Amino acid sequence: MINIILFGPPGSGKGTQSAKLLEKYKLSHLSTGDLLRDQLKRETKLGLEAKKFMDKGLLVPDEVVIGMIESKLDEAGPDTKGFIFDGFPRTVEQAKALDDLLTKKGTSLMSLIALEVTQEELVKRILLRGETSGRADDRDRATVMKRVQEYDNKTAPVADHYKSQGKYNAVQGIGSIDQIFGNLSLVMDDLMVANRS
Ligand code: B4P
Repeated sequence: MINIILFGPPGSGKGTQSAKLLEKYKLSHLSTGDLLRDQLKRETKLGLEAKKFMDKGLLVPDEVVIGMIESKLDEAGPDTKGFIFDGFPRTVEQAKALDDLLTKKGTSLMSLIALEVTQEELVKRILLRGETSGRADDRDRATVMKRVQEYDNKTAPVADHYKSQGKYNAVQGIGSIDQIFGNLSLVMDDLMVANRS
């Protein structure tokens, strides 16, 4: 299976680029942000619990997110070619859980691909999206800064976890969406070739 983590700080373009990668490489999408927002919209117990964290720019507790991913992986049919993990894992604990879940499925992670974007650009993009997205966590600068801080403290170490496994790749995340997608595709194509040989 082709299992890829699309990694990066909030607003780095993970959701934007995942949509294009899924179409090109025919992979399945697992976005914890989308899954949580869906629970929130349906006002489920999980959604209402998650909202308390998301609205403040904080990460949702590991056990909630890991349980959600586990059930999504279990739902995957035998024809699944692989997954793009978008916004997951966001802590080293989540990364270890993902490694275990994939091992249980008889597969493993191929690579983590990081989108590199400056803090100034991230804040600009998220506040701009906040004008139309209706997302409480996109609206004010203090919440956006909290999300960036959570990323620096808790999520950035996930990159080291996969560097130590020799699975880390990075792509410049500033430029036009198509330019970035072109560079991501070059990395993906190299990974496919390495996987075949
Ligand atoms: P996410 O939904 O993952 O939100 P994100 O980090 O804002 O998204 P992304 O990086 O995908 O940005 P996008 O492509 O949309 O998480 C939201 C919250 O959910 C978290 O804060 C947390 O509370 C919770 N959560 C989610 N997963 C969790 C987990 N595993 N554990 C714990 N908690 C979790 O791009 C952003 C904007 O930039 C868009 O408006 C886009 O149009 C624009 N853009 C994209 N590419 C661009 C480019 N090249 N140039 C200019 N603009 C660009």
